[in-house]
Amino acid sequence: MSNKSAVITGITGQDGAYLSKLLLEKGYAVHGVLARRSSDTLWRLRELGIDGEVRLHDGDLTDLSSLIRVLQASGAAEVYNLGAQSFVGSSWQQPILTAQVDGVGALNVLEAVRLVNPQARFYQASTSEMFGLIQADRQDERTPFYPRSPYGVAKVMAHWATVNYRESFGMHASSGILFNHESPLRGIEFVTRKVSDAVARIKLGRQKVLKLGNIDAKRDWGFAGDYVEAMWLMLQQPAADDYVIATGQTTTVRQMCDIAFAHVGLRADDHLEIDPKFMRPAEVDVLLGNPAKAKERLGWEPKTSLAQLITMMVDADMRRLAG
Ligand code: NAP
Ligand code: G4F
Repeated sequence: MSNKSAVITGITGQDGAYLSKLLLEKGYAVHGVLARRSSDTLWRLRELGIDGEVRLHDGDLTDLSSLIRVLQASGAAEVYNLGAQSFVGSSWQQPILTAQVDGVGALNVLEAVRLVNPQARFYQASTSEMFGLIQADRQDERTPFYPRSPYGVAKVMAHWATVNYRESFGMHASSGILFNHESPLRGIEFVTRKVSDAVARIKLGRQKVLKLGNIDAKRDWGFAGDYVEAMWLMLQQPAADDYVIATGQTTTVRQMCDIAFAHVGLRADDHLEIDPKFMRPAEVDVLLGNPAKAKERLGWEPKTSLAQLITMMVDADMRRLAG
């Protein structure tokens, strides 16, 4: 068991909740930056039964002084920067906010670490969205970036800031380039959870149609619970580095829908409708990661198949709606 202390920005998000659980199980004192909202954002921590075990500090990624205060109060040896405006679709409507939170916000956390405790280890939540218009069939750590959304552009800045602080100041700053990862705690705006929720509603007779955008898009989808283990492993290495975390399989949105509907004995074709409202100004058509470096150096491999993931999500939404 560890007696370390960790700070997580984005603790109320999907990954923040799973990472908190993992670190608590390892004996860490877990501190989180809580960006004040008017609505309930603690539901994920409650679902995992850990809302009373984490220590929450008011703060915001756009407010450097609040980040400095959290790092001082926590004495953190590890800092995980998971906070972000993470919905790609919204980033065209809020490009400046997205840049401030996802790009400059990461820089604020790096500065806070440098000022308070430059020995602390830092994790940046980078993303396969940085590959955008893909420059290689299977994307790895050496594949050039070509972001296709304001979100991707902001994340490229944060990624390079992480590399730069490692090289400039010798900080233990790692960037995890994670491909899409999902769970029953996924936000309802993302396509897998939109589908699992709709399938449950249709099965229970509360909805008839599911409206989607580009169902030919392909994603490399894994389970968030597996992916937070990779984040922790990166910070346990003697030297900081960048790692692609992915399953190495890619699937269309349409095929993912087929799995979800078939799980409750329905056919996706009977319920799907295409709505141009959900198309994006520029699309990332296909993502397919190569996680060979993570396997070799971290000993990390995904444990959950796409079918297990999607059926887990549909079952969770059936339970929520029935309850
Ligand atoms: P998420 O569920 O959307 O969580 C985002 C978190 O960031 C929430 O806790 C949110 O707080 C917080 N946040 C938003 N604006 C903030 C601000 N101004 N200051 C402080 N906190 C703020 O995202 P996720 O799926 O867990 O993803 C975690 C990170 O990994 C994100 O950086 C995301 O971009 C990145 N990523 C995700 C994936 C994926 O497939 N899930 C893949 C690659 C990279 P509220 O709860 O109050 O809104
Ligand atoms: O679930 P999505 O919204 O995820 P997207 O855009 O790939 O972004 C997620 O993964 C990134 C990693 O690559 C993260 F960095 C990011 O924070 C986020 O977690 O959309 C997946 C695909 C897209 O091609 C989208 O156009 O599904 C397509 N899609 C089709 N119909 C839809 C819909 N997406 C959403 N959200 N809603 C639809 O109705």
